[in-house]
Amino acid sequence: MRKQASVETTAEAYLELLAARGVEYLFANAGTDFAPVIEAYARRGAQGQARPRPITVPHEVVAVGMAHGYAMVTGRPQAVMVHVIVGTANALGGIMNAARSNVPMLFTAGRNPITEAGAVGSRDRPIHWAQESFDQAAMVREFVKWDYELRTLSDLETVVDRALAITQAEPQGPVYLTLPREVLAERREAFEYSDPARAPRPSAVAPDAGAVAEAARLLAAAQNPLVVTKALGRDPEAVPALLALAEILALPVFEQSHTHLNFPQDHPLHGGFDSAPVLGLADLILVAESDAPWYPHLKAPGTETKIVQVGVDPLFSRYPIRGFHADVALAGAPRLAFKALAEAASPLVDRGLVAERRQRWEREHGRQSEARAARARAVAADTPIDMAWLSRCVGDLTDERTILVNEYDFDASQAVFTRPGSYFAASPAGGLGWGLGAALGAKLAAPDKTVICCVGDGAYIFGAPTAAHFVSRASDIPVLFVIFNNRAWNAVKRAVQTHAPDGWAVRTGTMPLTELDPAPDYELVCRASGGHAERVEDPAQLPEALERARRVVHDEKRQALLNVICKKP
Ligand SMILES: Cc1ncc(C[n+]2csc(CCOP(=O)(O)OP(=O)(O)O)c2C)c(N)n1
Repeated sequence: MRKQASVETTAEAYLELLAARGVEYLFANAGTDFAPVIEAYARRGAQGQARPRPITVPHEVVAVGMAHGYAMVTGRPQAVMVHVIVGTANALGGIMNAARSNVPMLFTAGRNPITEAGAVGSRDRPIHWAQESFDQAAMVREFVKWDYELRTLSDLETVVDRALAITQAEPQGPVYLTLPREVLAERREAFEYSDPARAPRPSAVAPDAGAVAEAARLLAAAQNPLVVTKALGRDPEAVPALLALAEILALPVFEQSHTHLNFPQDHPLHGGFDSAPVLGLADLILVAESDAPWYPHLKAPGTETKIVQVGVDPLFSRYPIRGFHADVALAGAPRLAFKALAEAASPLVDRGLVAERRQRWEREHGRQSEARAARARAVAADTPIDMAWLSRCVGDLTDERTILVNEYDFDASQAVFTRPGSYFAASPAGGLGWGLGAALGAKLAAPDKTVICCVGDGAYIFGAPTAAHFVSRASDIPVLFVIFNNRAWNAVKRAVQTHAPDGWAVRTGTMPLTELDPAPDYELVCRASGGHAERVEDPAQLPEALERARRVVHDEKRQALLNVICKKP
């Protein structure tokens, strides 16, 4: 159907189109390039016309994190707009995270006015000369699937629809669109477009039947198969599909450095979070959406071990190097691959072998659960607080209405996540500063859920906390933040210990460039934006402090923060 909208400028037509395409939010960090967009918002607001809800986000790392968080919960891309080259630069780490996590996002930036004079929107500020670069998109091109510059209104529908279609096509990832001020400011009276969109939206891809049959034969013949997965749960439907396959074959599933909930943690076939101890025993490994299923420098499966890889892009084509072998690689939607594998493998299984295997892994599952509980109990009274005890207490706070966003220190093995979409961890790209924004975006996407954001003190600082707490209050997005405060960058310390176990740093007990002491009173940062915040030092007080904070978030709809003082490494 063709639709007509009354507009004054291209910027207004752009907002009309984004709203029509289901983009609910524009996470924005504005500059002089935004003038026509702000004008368009004001007009549409005054006249009650559709537009994505504008959210002012005073740091780009939070803006991109919010779009990331929203999309990881809903699967739907939102729009981000930042200020020309400098805003793009500030957002870049977040774009890398989104790219490596296959998150769809319409990432946009204003573009310095092209003309020095003579057009509506021409240069009129001192920064309009220095803020132009030869190729603005060059900065992000390696980490986006597509980039383009809007040239005129007559292209608007094609450009926006193409951007939205490409970002959502698998493998998903952000796209980048630059919006010159003259183009946005062009005077218009009407804008006509198709509703719904008619851009091609490629369907999910199922792997080739021959390859499926070969993988099923290998799986059924294996004595000691196992599954390693990291990000399968990006597609919530892939989780029950893997579960069905695991049941048929009694496959233990290891979540290795997992970024999503991939398999219910309470299922007897959940194998734990580290496959390294059993890697050498496996005669088949099914690698499901895992970029680095093991670390060959430390430990690798035997050379005879069969490898089956399943993923939307089992080559991880955008990674310069990735040498993990595969005897069969099933490319396409993993949910379809597992369904097909289950059908093909079912008639081939040796029931006696499967029953014996299941018993063995069930026992191992029980042993691991008990060991983790014992570990938490053993450190429950330690002061400063042990991160295992903190993780346990946070885990105990979760229920079926919780989404947990983890940037680093929360230990998921101390909790029991069972539903797809209930747990998200930082991107394998590791651009710190993701967590606070991602949690805010997740809460926007799921207002009825309690969103708990666990961050290290380092990750908290990287997340532009003043901006994040501002957004939480200004846009009514209550999140419970928990800082795992060890007053250090322990990840960096650990790297030194692994790199030079007998070296100078370890022997002398000095590690320059890794300390975050003296630590700020982080609780004051949250209070400055009207949040409830406490510093917690007593491990016995932790459960109550968490419950108080949860109630503030849930009942008062206000953000809360616990600054939990943990053992210093
Ligand atoms: C943008 C960015 N800068 C630096 C790093 C390197 N880095 C990885 S982990 C880490 C420390 C994180 O500190 P914290 O959140 O306190 O967790 P901890 O390591 O103490 O457990 C750093 C600095 C990074 N990943 N991203």
